[in-house]
Amino acid sequence: MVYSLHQMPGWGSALVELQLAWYGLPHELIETGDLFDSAAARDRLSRLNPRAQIPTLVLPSGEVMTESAAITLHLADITGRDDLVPGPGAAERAAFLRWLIFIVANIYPCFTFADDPARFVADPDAAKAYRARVDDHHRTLWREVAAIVEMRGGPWFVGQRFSALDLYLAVMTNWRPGKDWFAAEAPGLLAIGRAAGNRPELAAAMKRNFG
Ligand SMILES: N[C@@H](CCC(=O)N[C@@H](CS)C(=O)NCC(=O)O)C(=O)O
Repeated sequence: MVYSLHQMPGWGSALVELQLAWYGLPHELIETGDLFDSAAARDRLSRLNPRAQIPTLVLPSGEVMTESAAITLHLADITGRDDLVPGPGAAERAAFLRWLIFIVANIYPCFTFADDPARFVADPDAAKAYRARVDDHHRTLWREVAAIVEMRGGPWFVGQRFSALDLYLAVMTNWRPGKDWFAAEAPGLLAIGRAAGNRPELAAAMKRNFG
């Protein structure tokens, strides 16, 4: 009954690794290799996930799951727990679902489109300009999230209670636009990410991913 997480330390697989650790689910970690630099790594992973992205999680049943938000909801279902995903009757449920999907549908794709701009724009100069616009959009999205989180009053993303959205901040505040940007423009998000990452249940997985 072991989950196999295809992963790279510090990449999006950390979103799932933190949850597996939180729930105490037995899992093995399989390092994919750099999916941008290694055609062999992409080729290997694409046999499980044609997108060749991580997180890719093989469930104990053998079913392959991708998409961090889907995995987040599934792990809550399977454990029967509501400590990371507010249950259907919870006051925070609607906000949780809204912002979970907002992050994966709006913010996460900024990485897809900017990590390797040449995939989308062939001309190198045009690719540079395109990358700058995606990065601008990316910062705008985080500002929108920061304003909403501030309005909700804290201390966590959805308000009084902890949730998987705090784990998303623990991971994603380590990524672009970078810690300095978050400190200057979205200090509330950085503070939540830090507090979430400091939870003792997550210490080992955080250290493995972010040092
Ligand atoms: N929608 C996916 C996005 C996953 C994703 O973009 N993962 C990145 C790593 S952080 C990746 O594998 N990138 C390699 C690529 O896109 O080729 C999710 O939420 O799990």
